[in-house]
Amino acid sequence: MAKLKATKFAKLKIIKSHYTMEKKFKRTTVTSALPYANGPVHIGHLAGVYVPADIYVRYLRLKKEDVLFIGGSDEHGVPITIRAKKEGITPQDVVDRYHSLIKKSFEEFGISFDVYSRTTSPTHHQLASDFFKTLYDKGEFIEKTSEQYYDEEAKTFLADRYITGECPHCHSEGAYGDQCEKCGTSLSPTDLINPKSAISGSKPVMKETKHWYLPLDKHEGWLRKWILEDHKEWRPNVYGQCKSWLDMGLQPRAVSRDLDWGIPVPVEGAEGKVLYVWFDAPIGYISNTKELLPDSWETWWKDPETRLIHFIGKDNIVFHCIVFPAMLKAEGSYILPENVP
Ligand code: B3M
Ligand code: ZN
Repeated sequence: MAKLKATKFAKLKIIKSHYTMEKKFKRTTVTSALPYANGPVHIGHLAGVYVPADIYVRYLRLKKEDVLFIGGSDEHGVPITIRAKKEGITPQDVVDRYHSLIKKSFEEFGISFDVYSRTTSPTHHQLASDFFKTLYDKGEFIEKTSEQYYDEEAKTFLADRYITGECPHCHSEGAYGDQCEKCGTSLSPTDLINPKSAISGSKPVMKETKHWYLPLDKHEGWLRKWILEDHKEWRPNVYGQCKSWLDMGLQPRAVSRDLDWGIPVPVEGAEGKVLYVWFDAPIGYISNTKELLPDSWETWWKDPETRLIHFIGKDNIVFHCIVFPAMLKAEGSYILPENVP
């Protein structure tokens, strides 16, 4: 009897230690999603991302653990250029205004970032550009030419948001090339009836353009194992979204855009092309760390004894759990996140 009890107890202990078995880490890098410098932060962002991250960081600091809390503004992307056009100012004016506003809000709310920088910083432009170049030189991208809408009057390719027309479903005017705001259907620009350029009002034409793609399909094997087998402890909605993405099969993703606001694609023959905002933004976490710790930033991003945690909003799951890890893995010298709460 005593023996039976003892073995039962031992078994229980093994089970318990299996579930609580935490890898030992020397330090923790905590990132929180970089808000777009395109409007103020609101209470939903604070409650969903920044307050939980701040609580976690303060808890680790109380335990006297080594921790860095990284924040910053996401200052590229099409919506910023649209706002600038509407207001008759430059994209830089837009992000200058909202970056200071957001930074001040965080200070007033007592979010205890160790650094709050921005993706227009020279450090970030350099690091993101080098990151792209490394992947490019390693042959981690594929190049593809496709046809996209072009405005001959304004002499520019048109982002999906810059094309408007009649919705093929509800037939309301003024639907965008990515979505009809009236009926909520998501669209692609070629679905629109009578498409018009939002810049000049002229009828856009199809023109060939070359872009670089990250072949996520090539990364599917290790991503499946890493998430679905090794990270069953991730939050059910995070795990579930990853699983459904993986089960649908991953596709190559374009990491460049035809746009004049952003980080220029650092290869020959890429004039007028910039890095896609979702390619450069997560690298912003790394750049902001580098800005804070120019000599020791790599310890916080490359040492396997560092625990990396991304606090994010629910719309950002695929980018932090699939796309960014694939970028980090392709680069080769970085650690991957332990958790994405
Ligand atoms: N700026 C999207 C958002 O604010 C985006 C997050 C970037 S995290 C690298 O929801
Ligand atoms: Zn519609």
